Amino acid sequence: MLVRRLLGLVILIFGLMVASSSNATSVAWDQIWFPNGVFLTEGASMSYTHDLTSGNSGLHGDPFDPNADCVLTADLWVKFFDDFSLQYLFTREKVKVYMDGTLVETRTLPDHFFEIPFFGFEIEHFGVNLAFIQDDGMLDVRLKAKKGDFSVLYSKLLITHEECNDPVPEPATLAMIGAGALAMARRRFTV
Ligand SMILES: [Ca+2]
Ligand SMILES: [Ca+2]
Repeated sequence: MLVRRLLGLVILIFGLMVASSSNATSVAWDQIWFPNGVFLTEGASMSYTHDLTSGNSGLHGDPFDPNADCVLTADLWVKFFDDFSLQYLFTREKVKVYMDGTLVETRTLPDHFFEIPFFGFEIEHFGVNLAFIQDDGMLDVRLKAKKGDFSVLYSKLLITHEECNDPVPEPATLAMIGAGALAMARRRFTV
């Protein structure tokens, strides 16, 4: 008797969890570290891929399934280190950012010549087109030193996502619509 009751409770809790999780917003993020920094001389570039699917063992949060989940927000942060090289003392150092093979932005990195410290770390934020994540749950990133030289220390991609809801009306809604239509039809015939 007690076992049956407990079993019923477990099923109820499980059912509630499934019901509540269907619309819950999840977070997934992937951080790639370059411990010694990747130094980019002018014109040089580097490429890497952020993987937000369950295939990535280093992933944090809830994996993103492009076939079942819809991405809501996507943000990329890249940490740069400018070296205060004399060669580019009066140069506005610039990085070109490509996502999924598309040039998204040319960003001017903060100038540390007129600031203290003379060399410094910068965390730059980039908005990410949701379509780049939705297609395969991955983001290909390419960073190119357009002007000057600097190092890249890490890259972090963070998204929020939820299960995609099919806009299929529930049977109860359909029954109501049907009843309404029937009532209207009846009224039309009685007038
Ligand atoms: Ca992609
Ligand atoms: Ca530099």
